[in-house]
Amino acid sequence: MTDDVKAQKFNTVFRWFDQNGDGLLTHDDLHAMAERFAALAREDDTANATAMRDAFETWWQLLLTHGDSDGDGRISPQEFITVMKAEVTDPQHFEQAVLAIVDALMRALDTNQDGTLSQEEYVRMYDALGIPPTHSEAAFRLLDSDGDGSLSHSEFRTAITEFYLSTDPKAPGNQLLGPIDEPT
Ligand SMILES: [Ca+2]
Ligand SMILES: [Ca+2]
Ligand SMILES: [Ca+2]
Repeated sequence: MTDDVKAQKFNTVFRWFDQNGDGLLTHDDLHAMAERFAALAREDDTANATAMRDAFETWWQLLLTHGDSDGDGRISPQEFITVMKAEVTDPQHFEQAVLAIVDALMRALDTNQDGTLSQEEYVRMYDALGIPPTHSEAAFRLLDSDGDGSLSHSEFRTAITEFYLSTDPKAPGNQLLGPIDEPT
């Protein structure tokens, strides 16, 4: 039942991305999500804000082009899970959409350029993105794999990759957005 773990995680992402909560993903939802991310960059940091917006647009185009099986311009939860498995987590697409967001976000937040996020920075970031601090505090402890109290760019990248690609129900990165949904 390895596939179920991915379906649960993608279901969690779906609910996170569905900004107007109508049970479908549209361009507006992804745009709203991109703006939440871009708002984390400093005002003068247009390079990283633009990189995040561009990567969300790439992600949306992948969803629409490969995932909108009934052609209604909206992505249902089932369409999302299918296209995430087949296309968005394909290595090249994953790099252009998901990891491009992660890299720009990390650059935007790491204002003292030491290559790491503290737990406080991490929790504040996810709070702004709609993930409750109780989830993020627990996730941070799991993701800080060397236990030095800060999350390096590579630890963060590893966590994101594990979240999207791992079929292991026990992978620490699974907890990135809080407890993963039970199968429905
Ligand atoms: Ca929606
Ligand atoms: Ca559709
Ligand atoms: Ca660390």
